[in-house]
Amino acid sequence: MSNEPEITNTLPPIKFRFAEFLQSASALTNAPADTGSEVAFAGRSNAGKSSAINTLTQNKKLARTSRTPGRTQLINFFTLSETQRLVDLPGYGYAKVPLKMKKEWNQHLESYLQRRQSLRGLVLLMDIRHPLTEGDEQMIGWAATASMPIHVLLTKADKLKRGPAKSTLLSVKARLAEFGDLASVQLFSSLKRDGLRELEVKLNGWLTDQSVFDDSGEAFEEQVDDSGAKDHLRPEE
Ligand SMILES: Nc1nc2c(ncn2[C@@H]2O[C@H](COP(=O)(O)OP(=O)(O)O)[C@@H](O)[C@H]2O)c(=O)[nH]1
Ligand SMILES: [Mg+2]
Repeated sequence: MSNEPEITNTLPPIKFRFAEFLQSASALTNAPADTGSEVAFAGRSNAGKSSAINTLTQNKKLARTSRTPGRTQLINFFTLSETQRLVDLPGYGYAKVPLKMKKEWNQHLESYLQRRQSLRGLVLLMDIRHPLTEGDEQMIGWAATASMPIHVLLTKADKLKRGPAKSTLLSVKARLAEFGDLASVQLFSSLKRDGLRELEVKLNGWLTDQSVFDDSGEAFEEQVDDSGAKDHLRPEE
């Protein structure tokens, strides 16, 4: 515990285990109000997104929500507090999906990344054994166009030995070097819970950074109350 990195934000650290399902949206037009701060998780299907969200929130029920048939291709919103959200974006790269549908999802992903005001950063998950797929590169391109910060999780890091894991980390780091401070990358394993603290620190930094607001500090006038996250009822309950 003693060598954990310190969180130096003035707002209280986020309690990710209070995450609760808020709503699904098929497009930006039916997304929740674009206020406060949110962080989105994206990745190729099977990259380990549901597992990572489970690990982060210590809540298996949450990922089950996004596995509900018909919901997987929707954007799923989860509340962390009244002003902070996690967003689970549809997985891409699934071969069996018709081209027309793929194009539609692509448009939704692109417009979400480029137009969502409350979006503070994109967590991009890649299986450490198959990093930087075509779909990943497309997400990186859209994020770069929007000057959106990216944090790459090289997932299932437990599948590789230390040496190969480190060398993949370095090569992905090299790929992202052109984006400077806007991009970062780390090893992650939901199975071993490796890299969890590093992810939490990154998300805390994005979601509690008040410098993105104007002088009024609109979304953060009130102290965030932990119990606020409990106000939203899950539709299936
Ligand atoms: N060994 C290992 N397997 C993992 C890890 N994370 C996910 N998986 C497995 O990878 C598969 C896909 O994971 P899932 O979270 O459903 O991926 P998603 O489609 O991106 O949501 C499942 O069989 C998981 O058990 C991990 O950290 N280590
Ligand atoms: Mg999933």
